Parts: sequence; C-alpha cells; structure tokens
Amino acid sequence: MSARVVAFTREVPRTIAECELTHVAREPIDVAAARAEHAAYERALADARCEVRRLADDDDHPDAVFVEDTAVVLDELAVLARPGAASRRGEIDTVADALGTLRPLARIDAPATLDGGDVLRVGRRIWVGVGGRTSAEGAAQLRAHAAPLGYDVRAVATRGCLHLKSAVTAVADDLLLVNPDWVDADVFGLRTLAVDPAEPFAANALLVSGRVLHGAHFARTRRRLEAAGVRVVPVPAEELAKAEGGVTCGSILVTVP
Ligand code: CIR
Repeated sequence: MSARVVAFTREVPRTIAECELTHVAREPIDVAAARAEHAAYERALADARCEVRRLADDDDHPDAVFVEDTAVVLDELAVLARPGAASRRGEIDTVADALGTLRPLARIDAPATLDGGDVLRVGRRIWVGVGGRTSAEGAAQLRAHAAPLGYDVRAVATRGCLHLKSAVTAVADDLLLVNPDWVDADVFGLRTLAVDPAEPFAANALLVSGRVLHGAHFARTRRRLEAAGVRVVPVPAEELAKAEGGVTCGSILVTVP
C-alpha cells in the first residue's frame, strides 16, 4: 500500500490582524477573505491526496494558522520548535498533542529558538536558516536530533526575508525555487530556478504528491516553473500574505504508512 500524507492545518484566527510582522507594512486583513483563501488551500491539499486534519481553533494566538513554524517533521520523529517570536510559543502544545499520535517527539529547548519555516528538507539533507527567527543554537539542537538518524544538517544565512523558506523551497526532488537576493543559491548543491525579479515573495512553494501549490498572484514565476516542467496548482494567497504568510506556512505534512 502506498504512503498517505496527513496535512495538519488550523483555521485563521479571528485575531489575525494582531499578527507578528517583520518585513511587510501592516494593513487591514479581512478575516473572512483570509478564511476563504485558507479553505481553498485545504481543498488543494485534499486534491493532492492529503488527509487534512484541522487542529483546534486558537484565537489566543493571532499567527496560529501558520502551523509550519511549530514543528519539523522527519520520517523518524517530530521536533517541536521554539518560535523566535515569543507571542507564538503558546501555539506548540496543541501541535504536540496532534503530532505525538504519529511520531516520537523531541523539542528545541530554551534559550534556543527555531521556526519550522526556517527548515528546508530535501530527502536526507536539511538546511536551517539562521539569523532571523532561528538562532545558531536552535540549528545546533536540530542537528543533534537529526544527525544521528543520518540527516546532513547545515546552517545557512538568509538576508532580508522572514524565513529560509521565504527565500528557497523545493519544487521537485532535484530542483529548488530561489530568490537569489535573500539566500546564496549555490550553497545547496542542487539545480535552482530563480523567481521573476518582479515577484520577490514567489520562492515559497509547497511540493506535495508531484505537484506544487503556489500563490496564484505570482503569474510570472508560475510561467518559469511551468517552462521547467513543474506542475503548478495556483492557490489564492494574497490576504494571508498581508500577515507575512506563504503557502508552506499553512500546513504540517506528515507521511504515514
Ligand atoms: C510571523 O511573523 O510569524 C507570521 N506573521 C508569519 C509566519 C509565516 N510562516 C512561515 O513563513 N513559515
């Protein structure tokens, strides 16, 4: 039997207007529009043969929809993150309860910090973006958990963006989509495709079941992806982008037998 993918998601909090913001200016967020976008994203995950499981609503944490940041899931275990933004640390407990049913749990301990959005995994290789939300010690703790399992874990510097996965994501097993202004593309040792320069936020894409979910408003970069043979599923993502979210942030994918 082929493996299944469980996608954990969470509803957009009523309080999302109070979200953390680092690199974008605050503007009003329409909660209903953001929820409709997120529902479309969940449908795209279900179409990609994921079993979507919604975590309990969490209006006490305005950024709680961005579940990616709360954990790093490996084949053998899940490492609970310790988000760099103190306002987000209370998001972890419900995620731990859910992931604990599918994986043994480890955690990043204080004072280290690590956001899941800073962790890019391609097979047995893991890159950790350091300098923003994730500390060097957070990267070292992740390495201590993952290296004994056979993962090659390397820290990588980012500049001018929120997370490593704002700057680079995998769009195939051997192809990365990058914004070369935010990360050095050569450090990965893989083929890379650059975003269209007019779309700096377009490097965030979610590879699942042989296709790539990608913000529908990034038409120029979509054309580059399609020309490279990538199957793109455009999803609406402009309202949540006002909260500095992208398409990877909205789910935690867990492969189960
Ligand atoms: C934050 O600043 O933490 C949220 N407003 C956005 C988090 C986006 N997460 C991600 O890119 N993995």
